[in-house]
Amino acid sequence: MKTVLITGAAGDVGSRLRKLLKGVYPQIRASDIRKPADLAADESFIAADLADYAQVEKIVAGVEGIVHMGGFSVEGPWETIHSANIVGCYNLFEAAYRAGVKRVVFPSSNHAVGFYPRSQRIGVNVSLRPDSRYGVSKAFGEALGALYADKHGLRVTCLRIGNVGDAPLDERRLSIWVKPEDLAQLVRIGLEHPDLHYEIFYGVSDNAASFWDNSNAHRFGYRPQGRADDFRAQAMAAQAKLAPDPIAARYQGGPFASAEYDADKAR
Ligand code: 15L
Repeated sequence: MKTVLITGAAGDVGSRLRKLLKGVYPQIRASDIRKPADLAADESFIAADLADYAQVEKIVAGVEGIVHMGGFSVEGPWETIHSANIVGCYNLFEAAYRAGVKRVVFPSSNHAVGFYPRSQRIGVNVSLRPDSRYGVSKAFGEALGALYADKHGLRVTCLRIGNVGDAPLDERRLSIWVKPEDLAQLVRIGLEHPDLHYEIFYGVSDNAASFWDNSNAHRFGYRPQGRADDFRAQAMAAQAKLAPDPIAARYQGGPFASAEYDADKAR
């Protein structure tokens, strides 16, 4: 893999991956709607709006692999989610396939399955249970990735990412935290593993309280180094300052599940 495109390169996770993958692949092309503030002089960048197919065609031309971090990364109004994560994601896969791109790593999210209770440990073969419009858009991306893999031979890896950061921020994040270096390891498996066709992995570190069975990622060689438990005291101290939210506390998706929740109708 020589040429890799990272979309969403100005965002927090995209920026971390730009740095972690620098030197791993000979040519990394960064793209986002706006230029990253910390773009180094030796980094190549092309601006693009993912909702505009012609612009997406330009950024995918000549690349072998794509790490598609672009899109809207939290819950939002339908118009925003639709344009950035539905139309944008479709444009990305369609343009990638037509340009002969070999592999796409799609950052799905824990919110594609956020309505599973925290008490249930789930693997990758469960039905989707999105907790938000954002989660639905990630479920759409997983399905789209499967279509392009099965019908057109793209090698696609969906990463159901928990929460990327230097440390877990609260009790829920003790279960879903992923150390940036571990995420980069998963991205590299997606871009390089010879036997990969279409796979879903959880983007999570080696957390004692994980909600997820990530044995599929381990099967492909994933060996996470981060352990959320090393930060337990500080995460629980931060948790103690949060307002109680019983619905969020029940579900894996936390506040994404409790937002707009119809407590009198839902069950
Ligand atoms: C996500 O999918 C978001 O991109 C991120 O900003 C966090 O909100 C994360 O989920 C989370 O669940 O903590």
